[in-house]
Amino acid sequence: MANEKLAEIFNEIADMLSVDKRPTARFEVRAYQNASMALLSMDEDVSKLYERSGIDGLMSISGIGKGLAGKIEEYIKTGHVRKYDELKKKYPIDFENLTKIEGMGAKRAITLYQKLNVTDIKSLKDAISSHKVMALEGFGERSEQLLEKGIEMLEGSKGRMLLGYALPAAESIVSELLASNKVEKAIICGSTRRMKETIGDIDILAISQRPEDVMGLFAKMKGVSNIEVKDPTKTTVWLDIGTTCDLRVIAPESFGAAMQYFTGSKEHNVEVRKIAISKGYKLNEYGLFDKNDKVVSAIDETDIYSRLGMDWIEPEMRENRGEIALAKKHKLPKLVKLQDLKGDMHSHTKETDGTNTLEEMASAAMAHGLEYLAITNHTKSLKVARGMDEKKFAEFFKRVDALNEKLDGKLTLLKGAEVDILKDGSLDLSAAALKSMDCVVAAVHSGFNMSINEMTSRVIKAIDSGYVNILAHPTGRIINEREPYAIDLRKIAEKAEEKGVVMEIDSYPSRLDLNDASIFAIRDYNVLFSIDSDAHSVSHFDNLRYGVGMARRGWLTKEKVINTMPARRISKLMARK
Ligand code: DGT
Ligand code: CA
Ligand code: CA
Repeated sequence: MANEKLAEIFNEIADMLSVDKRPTARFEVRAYQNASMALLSMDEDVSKLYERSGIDGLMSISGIGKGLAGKIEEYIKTGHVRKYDELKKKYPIDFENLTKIEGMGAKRAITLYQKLNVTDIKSLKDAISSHKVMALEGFGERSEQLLEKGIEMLEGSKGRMLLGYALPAAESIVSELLASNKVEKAIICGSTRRMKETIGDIDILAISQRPEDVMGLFAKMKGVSNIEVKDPTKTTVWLDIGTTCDLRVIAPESFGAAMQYFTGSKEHNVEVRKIAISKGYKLNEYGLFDKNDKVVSAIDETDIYSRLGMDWIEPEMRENRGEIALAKKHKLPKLVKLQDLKGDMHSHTKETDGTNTLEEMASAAMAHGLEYLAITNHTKSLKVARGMDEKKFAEFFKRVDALNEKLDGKLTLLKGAEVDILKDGSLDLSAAALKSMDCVVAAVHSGFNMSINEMTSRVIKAIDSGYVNILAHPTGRIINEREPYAIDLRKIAEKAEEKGVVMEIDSYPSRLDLNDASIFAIRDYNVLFSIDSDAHSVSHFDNLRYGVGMARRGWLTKEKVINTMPARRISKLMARK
């Protein structure tokens, strides 16, 4: 589709215009950014739209006026946008990659180009290592160090993709395989089946009588580009979304053994194999065999575990963190499931940085089978998200009350806020406003660079206020972009236990915060968790399954998760503040 390419061009034009000093430039930047967003959210290819309805068709896209429609037309006809080419001559900068570095926006990239001739990550690295960046006005030593850290982070994360991108891609490959009638079974294995927060590559297994046909079909699927390995039973391809996918076709009789083997993790498998050996067996991807190479078990994964004296282990637990000992004692926890969730305690609407109305969010929550939804818009200090003050909340809550009445119990909307925890640990709304709410979610959104002691005291002070119900995204990390801030989660958990504050598992694919390791580390405290979508649009309720994945990887049962409770009990729990 031309949409993505054009969106990228418009975005870059906006970047390059951001240093333009003309008074009207600010509006142009906005217009290009909006047009870029509009193009990305369209389902139809703009060139098709243009073919059908010409320039008027283009102008019917919300956010696209006459000038921009002209640019789109120019691109469709010539493959170029002249304005872009001209600006690009002036600023031959790799904005796309440079601006991925934390702390690096378009303006800084342009300054670095003008002063130091930095055009890409390589030349930025050179400038940093010769300490030229810190000498620049507006940068300094701290800035230089942060940029260096940002580059390390970006490079370290290369190659691992968010579960939120990988899982839907894997699912669509599996459904296409199943729909083809060429396979009898197809399942996702590897880290994707284990719901790891990031995925190195996607692993899929299929059973088929016609492996060659299956591989042929796979290689031709939409989104599959480069075939890296191709043999009769294994094909590795590069997917357009930016990762590789292994597809293995296996014999029906070893399906369970292959599933067990390719689900991993490697560490889990090594332990399981040791148990097999101690019983005089051999275990591999083809099956469990006795001394005479006779098959003991192979078709069924559960049966393999059972022959080894264990209960079947949920994929999310297979990390060799003690699950094998529990499986032997038949003491595995019964993990929380997506279907257990009855509500969502964290969401946003158009009033702040969400994209949908209150009414739309409510219908989407119902469509996802939820019984209650807390609307928790941002508070006044968070200017970028158009945070609301006490008065705006009061007005907004009148609308929530009215909608609740209309909904007549089909969905209960909880009146809440995602209140900012300010640098000194105080909360960004008056006590009276906080008291009037059904659900107060609190979070840190600024001042990330504090020492561990300062940050821990800051958050503890917020919890101690007595107004907070839920601590949202407790470590502030953004996967592949921003490190968690320094915070002592055990001390936080101890305080949360004392005050009855709930710890959030934010399901947003780039957050997943708390993550599995953090949940695992504090699961022995008497704290409860809330698996929230942090939805900023109606489609984000689909993300809840990733939060559930983290909870399961942290071994949480339903009892530990507040939003598995019915609405009546949640209201009681929240009223304790
Ligand atoms: P990833 O792709 O880095 O996110 O992680 P995985 O766990 O998907 O790893 P991957 O794709 O390299 O291999 C898929 C599964 O195959 C892995 O989870 C366990 C199994 N496996 C791979 N190599 C070995 C190995 O050397 N020994 C054992 N026991 N299992 C292995
Ligand atoms: Ca993998
Ligand atoms: Ca693999």
